[in-house]
Amino acid sequence: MQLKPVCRNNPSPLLTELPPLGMDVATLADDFRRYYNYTLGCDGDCLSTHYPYKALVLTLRDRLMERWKQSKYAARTRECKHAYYLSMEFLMGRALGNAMLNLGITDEVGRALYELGLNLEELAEVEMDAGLGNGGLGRLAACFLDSCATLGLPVMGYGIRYEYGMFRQLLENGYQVEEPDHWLRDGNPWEIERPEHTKRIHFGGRSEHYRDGEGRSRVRWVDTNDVLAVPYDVPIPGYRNGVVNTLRLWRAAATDVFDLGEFNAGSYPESVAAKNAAENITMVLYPNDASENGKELRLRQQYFLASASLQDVLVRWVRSYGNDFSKFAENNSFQLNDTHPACAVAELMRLLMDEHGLGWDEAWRITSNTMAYTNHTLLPEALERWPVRMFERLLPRLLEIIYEINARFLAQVAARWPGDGERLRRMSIIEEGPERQVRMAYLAIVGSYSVNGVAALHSRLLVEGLFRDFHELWPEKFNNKTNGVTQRRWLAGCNPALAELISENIGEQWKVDLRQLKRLAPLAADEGFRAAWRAVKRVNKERLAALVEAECGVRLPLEAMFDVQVKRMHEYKRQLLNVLHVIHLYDRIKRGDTGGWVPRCVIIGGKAAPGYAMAKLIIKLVNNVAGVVNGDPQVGELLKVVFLPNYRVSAMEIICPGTDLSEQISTAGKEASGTGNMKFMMNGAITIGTLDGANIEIREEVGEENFFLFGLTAAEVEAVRASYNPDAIIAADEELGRVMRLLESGHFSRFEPGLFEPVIRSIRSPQDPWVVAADFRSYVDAQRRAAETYLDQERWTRMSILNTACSGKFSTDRTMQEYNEEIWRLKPVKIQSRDQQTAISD
Ligand code: 26Q
Repeated sequence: MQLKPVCRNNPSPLLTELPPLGMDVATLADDFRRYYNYTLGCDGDCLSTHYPYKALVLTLRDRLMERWKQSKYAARTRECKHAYYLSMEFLMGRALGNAMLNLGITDEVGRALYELGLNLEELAEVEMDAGLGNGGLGRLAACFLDSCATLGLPVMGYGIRYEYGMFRQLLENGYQVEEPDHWLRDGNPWEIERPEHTKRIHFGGRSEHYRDGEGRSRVRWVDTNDVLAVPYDVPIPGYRNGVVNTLRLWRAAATDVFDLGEFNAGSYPESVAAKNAAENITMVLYPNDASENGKELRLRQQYFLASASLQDVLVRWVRSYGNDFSKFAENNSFQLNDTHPACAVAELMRLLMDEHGLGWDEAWRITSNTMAYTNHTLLPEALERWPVRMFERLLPRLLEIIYEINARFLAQVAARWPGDGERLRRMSIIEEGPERQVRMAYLAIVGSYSVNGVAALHSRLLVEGLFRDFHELWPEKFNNKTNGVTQRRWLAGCNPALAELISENIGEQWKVDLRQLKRLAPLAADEGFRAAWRAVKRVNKERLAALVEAECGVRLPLEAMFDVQVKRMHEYKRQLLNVLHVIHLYDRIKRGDTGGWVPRCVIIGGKAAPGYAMAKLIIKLVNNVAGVVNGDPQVGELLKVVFLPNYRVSAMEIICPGTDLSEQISTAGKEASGTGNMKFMMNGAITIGTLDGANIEIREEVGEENFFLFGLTAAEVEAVRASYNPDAIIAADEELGRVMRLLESGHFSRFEPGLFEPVIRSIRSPQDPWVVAADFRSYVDAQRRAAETYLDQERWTRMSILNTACSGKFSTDRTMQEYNEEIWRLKPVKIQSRDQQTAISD
């Protein structure tokens, strides 16, 4: 039996409107008990907290489901343009607190559970983080989805349902050890499997040219090995507006051919093994936050995402418009989250031509007016390249299309700059050399109508550097969209005490209009408000200290300045510079130079890519320094150092509210934007930072007097390289000299002599790309200014309040409005919502 498709004028008794689900304490408690007792079959023997957690999620999911359907109908009934955010990563973290917050029923749920003898905070802790991302780029995608739903923008996320997310980081003897993150082990109650929307993805084979019934020359991709893409939908609720958007994640499954054994010549065990190979595609997230070149499985993942998502959109299009694609570009935009899904450019061409019979010109007009590309890096070595030979083996038809795109593109370049062979070589999508490579960024630029960077400096440096030639050719394509974070998760959700203090004083509108925070600025002069502000920070420092004690076994003194650097471990982010400062503070204590001392707790956390030896060695260094410092009775409470293991979204929700000083100390010109910097600022931390990424805009917003600036500018970094001489800098700086001697004497590697040689060599190398030694002096001076300021708690509090007050720009609501006004041009969907009335309850 097949069900008939249903629409407005073809209602089905199956779907006729049910009465809205109650949002009151009693109804929530009833539903919860029904799930607990019947759906999950719990009885007195059920001791696991997973059952009440699941019952709660199902209770909430029903409320989301009502709104999900309404949102779908609202976006489908008119000619409604959609945007699709294509991303290999969505670092969602936990969904429970966010769902309650956005539905406006946190208090009601808390009371319902209390009446059932349960504790909401404890249940929320049961949820695993959905760690389907590495860091900034993946978390940005998650914040974007939250803001789009809140703004009512019809934007759908497309990603991969990795069986294993970002690895769990353990420390053994100070070394990082990775453990697989089997986050789906106990099931994922938020997701809905949609097997009826399964798509078929081709790999391998060859292209075959033929003539169709009308005598036209066509191409088909034959003799392929196919894999199925099965979608799982995750609801993305907007903030109290009745909107629920969709994140669709694809899982790889073997086709029936594998089971039948045809593919493997009838040999059953081999056939089942091959089935595994197919399903491996979505097994694990690659844990590198800079491109790891040439891994075939990664290319398979990328194409799998691009193809499944494009087919999905095209199926919906054809259902409404048949094979008339004349208005497709008007009605659809694909935002490519870096080059990871950039196969989509060639894949859309293939689908339009080979599957839907369009000619090249029409297909190209559509593709190049539909795709938009966001770049997230300035490191040339992080630009993705794929060996042509691998492409040819895995995606022969795509490579053929890329060659044609490139030929037509280079003809355009040649027409604009006749005789400039060097330029053709530089701009070609195919890099020539002993191993020819496909330059994915160039494919993305050529195939897109918009190319953006993620902070003002980054966007400027892109067009002056990496993409200079392309900017010269198409200046109108390039634009900036400064990143943001969602204040629902990163202030309202994670910092309830501060959220309440803010709302008491300026109302609740800041949750949907972050610029309202500006109204806090005058309160910085109010002594009573400052005292209340400090009391909130104190509570949050207690929470953070409890986390640190549980994870690291170190007790942090609460009056100390909490000085925090959490982010992926990377040389350009310069955790090493932070460590050098810590060693310097330790050295001062040992020398008795402690006049006017400000006690500090230095907290460092972050994962290193498993193959990144230097980043892993720096983790070990932090741990060894922590061991020496924390174990020295002479240091006592003056200085504590910890490496907080397994940094992740749910840890940041405790870390950023409890932070005093935010470390944003990357080598200028290397951090595209940063987004942790924004979370800290929003929660009243003061930044010590370089003129890099969005730090520049943070400083602009808050004023130079409320930001501890240090270091070379991006231009100065480039200028200094020619004559960079770290040995001379070390010799000329007494304090840096002492730090280096401590490091070189083996003071922090007593049992492993020579362990930190590679670190020392990199600091002393004239080729050090991160110029750590060059910024040491100005960093230490800025740290001194920070400490002196902290001594004056009233002044520090004023600065802290102003940081929050001036963080309004850094909402992803603003970022998404800019994407929409300048790239997507979608009409917001309005839902008749009963959620607004309950909006006062949180
Ligand atoms: C690529 C190929 C193969 C394997 C892995 C990768 C890969 C995966 C993740 C490459 C890069 C990433 C992640 C990059 C990232 O997170 N970039 C950060 O993006 C943030 C959001 O725009 C910025 O704020 C940060 O500055 C930027 O570093």
